[in-house]
Amino acid sequence: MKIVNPATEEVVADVEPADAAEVDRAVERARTAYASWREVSPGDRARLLRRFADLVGEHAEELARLELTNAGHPIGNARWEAGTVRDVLHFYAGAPERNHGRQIPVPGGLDVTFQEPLGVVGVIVPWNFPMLIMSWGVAPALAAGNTVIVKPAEWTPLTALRLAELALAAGLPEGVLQVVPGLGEVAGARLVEHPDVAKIVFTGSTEVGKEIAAKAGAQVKRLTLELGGKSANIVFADADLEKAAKTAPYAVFDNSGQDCCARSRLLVQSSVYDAFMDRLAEAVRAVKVGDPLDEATEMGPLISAEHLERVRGFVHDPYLQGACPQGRGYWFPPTVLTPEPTDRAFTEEIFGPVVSVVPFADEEEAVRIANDTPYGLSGSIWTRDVGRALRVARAVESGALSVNSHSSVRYWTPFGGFKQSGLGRELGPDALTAFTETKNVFISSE
Ligand code: TXE
Repeated sequence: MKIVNPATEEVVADVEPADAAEVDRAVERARTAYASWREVSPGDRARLLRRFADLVGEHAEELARLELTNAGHPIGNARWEAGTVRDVLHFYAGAPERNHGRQIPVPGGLDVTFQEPLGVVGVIVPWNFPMLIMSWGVAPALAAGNTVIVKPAEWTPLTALRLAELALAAGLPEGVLQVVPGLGEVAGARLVEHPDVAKIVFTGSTEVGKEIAAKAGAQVKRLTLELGGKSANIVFADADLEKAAKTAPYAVFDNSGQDCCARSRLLVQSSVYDAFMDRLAEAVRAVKVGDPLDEATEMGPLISAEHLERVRGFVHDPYLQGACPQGRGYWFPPTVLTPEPTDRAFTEEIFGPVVSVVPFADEEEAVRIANDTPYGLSGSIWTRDVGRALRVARAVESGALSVNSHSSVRYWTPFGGFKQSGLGRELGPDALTAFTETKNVFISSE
């Protein structure tokens, strides 16, 4: 697989894709490693994970530059991502020693509930946040005592391969964390179908997610799905318009819009629509798109030529476009559309730097539009009225909402989607439960 820098179109690596037989061998190694990994004492497992986290921290700049080269992320973002991978590993390193289980009073004996590891876990990762999303699966899965096989996206395997080397260097036993780069339909599909893989964590398109769910269902395989989104950013007339407009571009153009949490539907109360659009235009024109190595860059290129074409296909008659480099690289400018609510730009996930603005009359209409989608991942509510913020937050069918903020993911708290945006939750305490099986044992005292 030729690995390309999306900002320059240069080939930066050539990675041998794993075929089904290589995946089978990885599963065999992971099964062998599991037998001893699950017996490693909680304190030792915690220490190994901390050492892994520390090594990631020591190599953060290298990892950030690798991600920049492979995925086109601006250096500031890539540094934040590498630091967060380290923090996620540290966060879950605290878990093995707090895997307490429960003792529930019952008559006639002692009843104990254990949280046991599942076995071999397959983590299928997309190209938009390669190392970050990998860490969301790997850290809690390892902490809970599972062994893990990661299948990175075909375009972006470089940081995954480096993280696996760092895990070995940190002392994680051979076979505990493996990476099999390869094609989704070959290596990914084999992981899903393999009877010795106990769980699949998949982040990617809703279409592939449904296919994986059907295959996993046939084996009653455990599954966490993190799929697409078309999240709403709802701005009420009483909001801090200055702040809402200034931050709205980052809610959708961050990572060039290649973010499942992108607030790509911007709903603005009609009474402040014009005032808001003036401020939004100013903020969009100010977004700095360009060389990811430039510290001032806020938005990089799209991931590939194919994806650029796909994004382009959604954009007709834009209300406003910012500037972006011309020439080599997969560049697309920050774009504002004002479509009809039935337009496909307003209903389908574009996964590019394109925001669609639609006015609404009142709270009821805002909630109706926000919920008129098969997705339900994220979203924002801008208002100074606390009661309204709470009412709307409870009414919007979405897994992660923020009030007067565009923050979506905080690794301390659960993250995941309603409806066709996913199944199950990652991060926070929920991820640990998702990587364990509950076992209840009763010991008779009679
Ligand atoms: O995703 P795929 P693509 C959305 C976004 C984007 C669209 C397509 O709208 O434009 O999906 O992106 C592996 N069995 N998101 O085509 O194909 C694949 O190799 C097992 C949202 O890149 O779903 C890769 O590792 N695995 C999203 C991963 O699945 C398979 C992030 C995702 O690829 C497979 C990415 C198969 N049959 C895209 N087919 C988000 N939720 O953040 C593919 N894969």
